[in-house]
Amino acid sequence: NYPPGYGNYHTYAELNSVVDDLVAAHPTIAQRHSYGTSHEGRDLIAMKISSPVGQDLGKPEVLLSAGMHAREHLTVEMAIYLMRMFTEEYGVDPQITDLVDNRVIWIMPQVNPDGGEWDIATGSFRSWRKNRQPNPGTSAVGTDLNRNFGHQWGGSGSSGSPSSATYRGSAPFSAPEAEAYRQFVLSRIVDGEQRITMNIDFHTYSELVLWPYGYTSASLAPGLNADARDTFQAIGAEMAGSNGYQPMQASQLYVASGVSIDWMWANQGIFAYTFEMFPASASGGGFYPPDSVIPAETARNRDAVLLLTEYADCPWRAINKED
Ligand code: 0X9
Ligand code: ZN
Repeated sequence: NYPPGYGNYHTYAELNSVVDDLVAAHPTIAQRHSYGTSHEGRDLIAMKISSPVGQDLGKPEVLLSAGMHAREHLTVEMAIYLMRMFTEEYGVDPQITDLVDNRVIWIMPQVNPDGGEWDIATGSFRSWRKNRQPNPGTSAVGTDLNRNFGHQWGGSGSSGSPSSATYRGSAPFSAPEAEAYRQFVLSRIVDGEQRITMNIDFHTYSELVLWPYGYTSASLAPGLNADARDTFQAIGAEMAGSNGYQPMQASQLYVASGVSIDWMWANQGIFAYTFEMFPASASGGGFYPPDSVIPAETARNRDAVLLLTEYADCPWRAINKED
């Protein structure tokens, strides 16, 4: 469980209760979906939010994911903020009402529940990052889910050593949590078209808005032409303007291969961003800021998420091009 000063963070069990309570309170606009099972057998949760939630009306879809890295607990709180915002403010806030009527919002609040629970299990933080999958032939545990995705898997900025914090796994999508993420995204291809157009994968920390590619420092690369780059940049800068983060191509931070957003863009054409949340630097608490920051640092991304969700019908609008 969480140490003193962190009691308002949610354990996996508490997260389950939040999801179930929200769905029970808002059954016409929210559903709980399971998109798979973690290595240790935990349910991989996705909340679907739309009005009416039960029908497939062909609306543009957004995926908001969090908790891919175990120790980045603030991102799970970000997902909880968003699940509450989109359900509790429906019929109250006009913009939210309009978005829930005209979009499908998928929220994955904890992509790596085994790692998250392992990080807090002793009552003091373990600084754990990876999942909890064993690696044959070694006692070193875990794969970095954000090096396990299939676009340019195995390249620079990922490790082939199971003991490394950035271990890429034995093969693309060898981690059940990354494979389930992929299968969920593929399941949103309807009539040959990927319904999800936008994604934010929340991480901590450094206060950054990042976009593909991460695997190469080139700003133009196969699958990423000037219009796409300009669109990523325009929406990224707009979101950064709303939360005060710094916007940049992911590889400007550092080159890393097998990251989720590269696969989302290259393989599925989804405008996928990584947000690195609070704090800006280690002096603000690094991966473990106290729970007192949760309200301000989650609300800080409200407008960026609304902006992204607005763009979901046509992201190219950001550069005045329609498709
Ligand atoms: O290294 C990561 O996976 C992300 N940072 S974190 O501190 N949350 O682990 C950043 C991924 C962004 N992509 C690249 N920098 N290429
Ligand atoms: Zn991370």
